[in-house]
Amino acid sequence: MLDGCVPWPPEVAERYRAAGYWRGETLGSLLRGWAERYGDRVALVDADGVRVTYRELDAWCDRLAAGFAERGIGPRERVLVQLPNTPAFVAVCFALFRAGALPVFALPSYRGNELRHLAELSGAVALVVPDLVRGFDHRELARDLRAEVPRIAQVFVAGDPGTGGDGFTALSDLERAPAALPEPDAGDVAFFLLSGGTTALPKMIPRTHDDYAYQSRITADLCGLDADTVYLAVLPVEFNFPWGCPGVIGVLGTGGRVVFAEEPTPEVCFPLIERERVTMTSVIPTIVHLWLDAAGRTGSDLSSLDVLQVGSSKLHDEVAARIEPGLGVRLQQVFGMAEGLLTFTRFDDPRPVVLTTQGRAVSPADEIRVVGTDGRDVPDGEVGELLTRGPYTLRGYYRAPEHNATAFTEDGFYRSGDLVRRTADGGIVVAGRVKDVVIRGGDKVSATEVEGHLTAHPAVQQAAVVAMPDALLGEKTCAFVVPAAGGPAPTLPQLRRLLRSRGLADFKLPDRVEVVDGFPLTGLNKVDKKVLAARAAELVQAGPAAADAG
Ligand code: OOB
Repeated sequence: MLDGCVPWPPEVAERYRAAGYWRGETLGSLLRGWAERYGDRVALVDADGVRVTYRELDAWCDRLAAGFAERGIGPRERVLVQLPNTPAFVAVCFALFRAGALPVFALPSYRGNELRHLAELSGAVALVVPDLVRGFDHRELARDLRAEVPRIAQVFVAGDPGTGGDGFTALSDLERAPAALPEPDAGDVAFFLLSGGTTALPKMIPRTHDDYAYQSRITADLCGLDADTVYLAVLPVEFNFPWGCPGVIGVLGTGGRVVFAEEPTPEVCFPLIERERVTMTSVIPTIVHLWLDAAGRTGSDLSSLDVLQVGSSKLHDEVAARIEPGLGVRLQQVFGMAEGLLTFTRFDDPRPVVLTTQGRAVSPADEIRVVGTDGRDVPDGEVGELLTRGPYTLRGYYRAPEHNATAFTEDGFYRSGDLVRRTADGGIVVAGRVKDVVIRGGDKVSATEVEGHLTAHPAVQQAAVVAMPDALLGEKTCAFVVPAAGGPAPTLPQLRRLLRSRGLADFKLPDRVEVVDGFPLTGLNKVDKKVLAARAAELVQAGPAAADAG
């Protein structure tokens, strides 16, 4: 395996191969097989309706791979890829797979700070960017990055490379006649995902051909994908969820069709769903709210939409219950992480399981432990930290020996930092993050728990609970709430009354409520609690809230 990565122990790898999980196939060669099987069927559709067949995609990747190889971008070289949701993203990634080079997925929202960090950490030699996205010129960003990190010698632009004398190359000029290239080892790294940590700059997660092919295959199976599946990529495809859970790769493996949305809004997505007869998509809870609100008022025909996967942050029970009636879909809850482990609810699960749990592991070889602060397993039903290892869960972040020493147990379990409880049927229910607690005097208040109760109030659409500094208690609880569309904003006394009536201990009731229009999000679409906590601290400085705690 690539230097700087932590391989699975040889006997474990052997077990995964013997069980047929790892089949020794590279992602680049898999695409070859899909093109042979599905030939002239449409594989990719961009937002404007431009179609790319399987055969065309295969040939496109070959021409780009030959171009990359001719430019010296060969085996194990890292390449930063920052592209919006377009067919070019898929073509560039599979071309790099075939050239043996390793894409490092950079989110479209990343700017100088994050890109510099990734460029330095990865040692990338090249960068692939779009030209303009919603008025933002990624070529300028590329120019600055190259000045700061000279190792990035080449910049490729999807679109117009500009005439500024930068020597940037248009992807269309990179294409060369297909050439025979050495096949990478399927056990080696194929690409890097980024960690979703909200507190620090992202870490790089090596994903191998074997492990990712397995993950996308079993999740495609579990979702019953076939050649009639039309998948709408709504979330940025650099994100594990839409890329391979089963996402783009899972859909391509079954002969289905991927439609790209460049924005998650109903205004962009609903017409695409109608136009392309989309059958499935994956979103985060904040998008669910937008879609539920819009479903009634827009005239779009969403009747083709069959499956809505929701994951990436906690879907509270009350919201879950509105999805199937509100959108006319089957809900699938997905808990996952770029690091690996995925748990899904199943379509034949009893309703309460679909509505109130985050599902069961997708692989029989996923190992899950739920441990207390002493590191011992807690009984089912009790909350503890989720530890996991398995055939598609990393054994170490890239070039991070110090962090790895604490992020993994000695026997290779990844410490997720998620608090969960296990259900009787082996599923999990997310209860919060190890660090997402307000320490109010001596009491610990789980932000997720309080948020769940707050969203039960009809006037509350979304809630995010953070700590605010307090002279007496150290921390107090501040609840930011987004009011339900068109309704009056809830007041602190109302919310406290509701929580009391739901049997919550007094110490868990919010000390302050701030009504906002929406939440700041991190690049990876989690509510950015760092920003909210800073805002709460400023509010405390500025003086007491209007309403008193009742
Ligand atoms: C997904 O991946 P990441 O790497 O951006 O974030 C992982 C973290 C998890 O450790 C957990 O804290 C949180 O996101 N999370 C959820 C959740 N799904 C993820 N928290 C509560 N409920 C859920 N359903 O977010 C991700 C990757 C693949 C598939 C789906 C999500």
